[in-house]
Amino acid sequence: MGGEWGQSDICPESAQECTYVGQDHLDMDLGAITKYSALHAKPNGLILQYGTAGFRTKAEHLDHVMFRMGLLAVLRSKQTKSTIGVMVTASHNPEEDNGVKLVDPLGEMLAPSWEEHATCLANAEEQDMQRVLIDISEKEAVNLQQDAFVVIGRDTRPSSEKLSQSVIDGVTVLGGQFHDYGLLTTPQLHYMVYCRNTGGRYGKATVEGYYQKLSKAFVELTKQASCSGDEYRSLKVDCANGIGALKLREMEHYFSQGLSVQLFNDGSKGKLNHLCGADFVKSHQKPPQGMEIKSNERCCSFDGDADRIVYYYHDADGHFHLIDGDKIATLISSFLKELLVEIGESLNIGVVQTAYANGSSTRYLEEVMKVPVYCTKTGVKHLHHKAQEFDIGVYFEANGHGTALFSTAVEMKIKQSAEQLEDKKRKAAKMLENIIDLFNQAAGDAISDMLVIEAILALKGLTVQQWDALYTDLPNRQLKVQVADRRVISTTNAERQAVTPPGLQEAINDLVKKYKLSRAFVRPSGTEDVVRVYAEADSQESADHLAHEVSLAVFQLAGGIGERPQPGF
Ligand code: 16G
Ligand code: MG
Repeated sequence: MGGEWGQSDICPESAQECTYVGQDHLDMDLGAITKYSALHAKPNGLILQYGTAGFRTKAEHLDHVMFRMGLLAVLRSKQTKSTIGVMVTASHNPEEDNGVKLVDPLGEMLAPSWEEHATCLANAEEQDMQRVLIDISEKEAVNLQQDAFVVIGRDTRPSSEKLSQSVIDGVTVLGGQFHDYGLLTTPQLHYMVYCRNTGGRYGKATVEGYYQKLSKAFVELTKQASCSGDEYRSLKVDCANGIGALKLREMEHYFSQGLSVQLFNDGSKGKLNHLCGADFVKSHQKPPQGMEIKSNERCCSFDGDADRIVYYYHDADGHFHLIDGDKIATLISSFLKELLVEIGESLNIGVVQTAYANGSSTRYLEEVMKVPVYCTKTGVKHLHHKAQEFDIGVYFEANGHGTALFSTAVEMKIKQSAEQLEDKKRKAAKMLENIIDLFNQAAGDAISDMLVIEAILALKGLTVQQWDALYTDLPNRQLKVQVADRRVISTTNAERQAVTPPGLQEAINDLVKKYKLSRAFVRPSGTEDVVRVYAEADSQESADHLAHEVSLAVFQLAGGIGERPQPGF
């Protein structure tokens, strides 16, 4: 598996799993669909799966997928009677790759049953495509007479423009209306979809509307910060040579009163995501290339589609310090909790993490901040869904993908408080009102998160070192193991325990007992053909040993292939 088709090639059975039995349908122009589909023909034998973040593989294999996702977006739009989004991007993948994902009415990830339809439609051979399309409509009781509207965005990859044109072909051949936003960050497209389906209450569905909404909230907030001076007001941003650079440059002057940003890896020279960007910085635990960092300067990196962010700095001794999603969640939830105490509201606030969250962050949140913490499976949709259960839900993956969600009731309450309460409380309520506006509640958003973080640091007068010092991360190690079929590993308890193969969890338990403050888990990757291993312990040496020993257990018990995992990194 894996191999030449790349990362989405993870479910070869999926084509056979589709059980559509269709009849002809009068409300689709089948002749036109066949004609246009032939212009976006599927390469023979290519099987892809709609994975955690949509379809992703080499750009040259994606033309038919784009056309078909245009078709599917129209059906989903007709079914939900709402605007649906289509984003053309492969996020942090290399420049040669591309991908596509659909955005549901409230700016959320596509519903799971439609992910299955997406997989079936993408994998249908040319002659079966119409039948699959009709059967999806029937299964989902789509009223084909209903109008459809689709909005489209794309990142800066060389292949993206042509591929987004293929999406448009799919939309139009099924009679859908569309608006092509052109270049957008992924979270901007989520925002547009959310705005359009809430009658403009969330904001104006234009890039200008996005800039204005966020910047207004940010400038209001930073006006109240007592600490000023360059240290607080300047930030270096590594834009991964991607769309984040373009959008931040456009937006900069809207918020420059509160923050001055210096952009690096802005796409003028380097290659997208190459030796830079949030994914590179997080996984290599080192600064990106192309950025000069003086000691104690605050820096951050976006990923290729600007939906992830991590911070970092060099201390006076030249040591690199990474501030990941866990510490971002801690800063944000602590601040929100303090505001609620000041306002005198006891709202139900929760933090959502995954098994990758550093044990120190969970302990700090639970024991020091007294904030309840929940763990879900990896993948934004799981965290987002869980966070919706709270009055205020803050979710972040350690890799820097996250945001905060506020229930409608909370938003109303805070608005009222900002008008009615007496002075000090009113100020806190006003601050919270602006923070709510500053978050992109449709999706994790590097630009929005960056402004939230910058506002909090300025308001609290915190330096990047003080923020970092909230707690000390436990040393940890992540490894990959190659196995013949990673589906032999199944997990439970939010991926923290292996259910199969038999004996694996017992082996992990025994290994973990050998080390202090230790924890380890394994899970099949959703984006690569590997098993991922995570271990943490009281020292780097112990974390490394534990990770290696767990890798060996996986190799032995889960059908490892190739060379046995070797110690040393
Ligand atoms: C995808 C997910 C990300 C997750 C990663 C895990 C979205 C938008 N993205 O990139 O949240 O952390 O997959 O990858 O959901 P893995 O399964 O290969 O470890
Ligand atoms: Mg991304």
